[in-house]
Amino acid sequence: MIEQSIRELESRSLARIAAAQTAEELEAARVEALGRKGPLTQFSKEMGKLTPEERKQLGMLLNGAKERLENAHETRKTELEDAALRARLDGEWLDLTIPAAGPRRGHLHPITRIQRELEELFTSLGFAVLDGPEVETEYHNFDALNIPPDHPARDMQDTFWLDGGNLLRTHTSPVQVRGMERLGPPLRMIAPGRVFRNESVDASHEHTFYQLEGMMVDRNVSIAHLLYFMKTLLSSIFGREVTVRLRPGYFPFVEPGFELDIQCLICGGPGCAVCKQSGWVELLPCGLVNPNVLRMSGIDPEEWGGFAFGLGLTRLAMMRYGIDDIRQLQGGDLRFLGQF
Ligand code: FA5
Repeated sequence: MIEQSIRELESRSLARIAAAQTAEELEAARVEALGRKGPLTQFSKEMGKLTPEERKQLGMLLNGAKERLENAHETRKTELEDAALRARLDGEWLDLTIPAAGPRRGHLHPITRIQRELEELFTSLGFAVLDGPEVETEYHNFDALNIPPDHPARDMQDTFWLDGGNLLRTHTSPVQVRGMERLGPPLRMIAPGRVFRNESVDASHEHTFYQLEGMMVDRNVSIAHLLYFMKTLLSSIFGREVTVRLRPGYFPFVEPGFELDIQCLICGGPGCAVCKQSGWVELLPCGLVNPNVLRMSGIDPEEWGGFAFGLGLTRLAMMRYGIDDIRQLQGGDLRFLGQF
């Protein structure tokens, strides 16, 4: 009877030891089978009641079972320790042959990219690319462009005035004046650059944005020339037909003046925050150069004429890339910029 119980106990305990998956489970199985309160110890305690012959037999049986259980425990313990070590080594494995990631490559800002495309286009058409100062004189930003002293654009609300009477240029048009002064006629120039206005920011207005000025002064320049260059510019940037409308626009430095609007490419026409629900985006004011402006820069309007335009480069980037909020372009968020 006892012999049978010991054998059953042994095989149950062996099975539990073999099934242990963690050091804790294994220890629990060991304590249950071999611990001081375990059944094997209980059997040993009862040996006193037996005859010497029976005691010898039971002793051998118990010792044999104990030894096998201890061996099984030792074997399983080694197995679990090996498995833990392997798991750790696998987890910490490092493939030294994988090529290093290297520095992350940057790329040009979407506005810079469009600016460079336009510089290439216009240089191929014989235009010089000129640069002008961002801190301008009142004369170049306003007076020489025939903008009268009481014009609202000079107002504190639009212009960032600096100590000493200079200002942050509100448009790229002063570079027209510098171009005429420095190079004289005939003249073909563009001037891309940053401009500043003291105005409240929304989805389509920034206080700091980019324009690209263009000017051509020559003999017999007409509106047909102006329209040709505007069309060439737009089809080069968009690579397809875009719907435009031309309406009269007032700028003191051109006569006649036009506003060339483009159908909003964010919403496609029905209206959105970018086009202020109108379906159209102001992009390209332009016109024939006012004779006063030529005269002030020392060019005889009887002999020479010209056209000028002031492209909203930041808005053009928005239309080209489908950017629905102008603030993204200056935000510096790499998750946004990384898309271009
Ligand atoms: C001018 O700045 C004139 N100097 C343009 C010009 C040049 C007319 C030569 C005729 C001859 P205007 O203020 O409309 O015009 O600005 C020109 C373009 O800049 C606008 O069509 C628009 O695309 C863009 N723009 C104006 N204000 C902002 C602003 N706050 N944020 C972003 N883009 C603007």
